[in-house]
Amino acid sequence: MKITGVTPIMKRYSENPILTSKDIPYASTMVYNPGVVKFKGKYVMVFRNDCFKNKKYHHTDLALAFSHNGIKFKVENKPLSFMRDGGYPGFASGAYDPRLTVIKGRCYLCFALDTFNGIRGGIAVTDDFKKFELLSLSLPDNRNMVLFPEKINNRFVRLERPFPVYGMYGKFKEKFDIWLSESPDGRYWGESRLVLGADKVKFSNAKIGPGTPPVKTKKGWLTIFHAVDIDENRKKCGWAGNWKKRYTAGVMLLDLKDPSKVIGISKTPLMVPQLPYEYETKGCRDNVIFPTGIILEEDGSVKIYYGAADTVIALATADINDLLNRCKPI
Ligand code: BMA
Repeated sequence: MKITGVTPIMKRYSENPILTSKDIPYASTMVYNPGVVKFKGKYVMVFRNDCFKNKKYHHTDLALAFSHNGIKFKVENKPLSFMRDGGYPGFASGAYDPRLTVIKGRCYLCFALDTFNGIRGGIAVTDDFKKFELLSLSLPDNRNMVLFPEKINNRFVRLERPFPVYGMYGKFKEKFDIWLSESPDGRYWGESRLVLGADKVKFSNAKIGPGTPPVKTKKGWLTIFHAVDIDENRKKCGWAGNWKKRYTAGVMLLDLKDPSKVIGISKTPLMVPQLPYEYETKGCRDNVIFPTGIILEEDGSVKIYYGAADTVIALATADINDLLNRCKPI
C-alpha cells in the first residue's frame, strides 16, 4: 500500500532512540511500547522488555523508569513484579504493551496479557509503582486499552481493540476496530460502542488500535492511534517469519461529552517508519511505529513516545495546534 502526503509536523528527537536494551540493568533483548505519565513531579515510564535466550524467546517483563525532563530516563534495578510468572491462572506470558493514565492523583496501568485462553486487556491501579491493585481483566480477545484521564458523565471511559474473528472483512484480511466502554468503578465495564472502524482510516487495509491515552483540549479529546497496512510485496524483515505489515501513527479528535463520536481524523499518517531504527533493525519486526505514551506540556508542545521496530523506544514532538489541525471530519 503506497502512502503519500505525510506532513512533517512531528519532529523526531535528534538523539533517538531514547532507550534501548543496553540501558536495562537486567536481562533484556528488546525494549518497546512505553506508557508515560507525569506523576508526583516526575515523568514515569513503564515499558515492555522482551528477553531472548540463545535466540529463542524467553520471557516478557514490564520495566519501570523515571525522568526529570521526559527525555533521559533512568531504569530501576528490577522489573515490576506485577503479573509476572503465574500471577494469573492460565497465564502464558507477562503483561505487555502498558499504557498509563493519571486519574484524580492515582495512576492506572492498562496492559495486555496473553493467556492460554486468549488475549485479555487488564487494568490495575497503583499509588507508588510497588503495589498494584488489579481492577479488571476483559474477556478474550481484547487489548490496546487506554483510559481517559478523567471520568466523563461520572464514568471511567476506555478505548479498546477487540479482535472479532467473524468481522466484516471485505478487502481486509484482518479488520479490527476501535471501541469504547464505560465503567462506574473501573471493574465492571459496559455500554460498549464502536468508535472508529478500520475501513474509515484511509491509510489502513487491516487493523487499527488505540495508541496513546486521550488528552483533553478545548476542541475535544485528542488521541493517537496506530494503523496497519499489509503489503504482500514487502520483503521479509526482522526475525518474524512472514512479516508483511507496517505500523503507522494517526491522530483523531473525539467529542468531549460523548467520546464515542469522532469529530475529526488525520487523512494521512502522522508518522510512518522512515528512519533506520524504525524500518530496518536487527530486531523482531521492522517497519513499526507503535505510539503508546503522550504528554501535553503547559506550553502546548506534545511529547509522543513510541516503540520503534519492536526493538527500541523513541520520542517525537509536535505542537498541539498542528495535531488538532490535522483532524478533519471523516
Ligand atoms: C501488536 C503487539 C505489539 C507490537 C505490534 C507490532 O500486535 O504485539 O506489542 O508492538 O504488534 O509488532
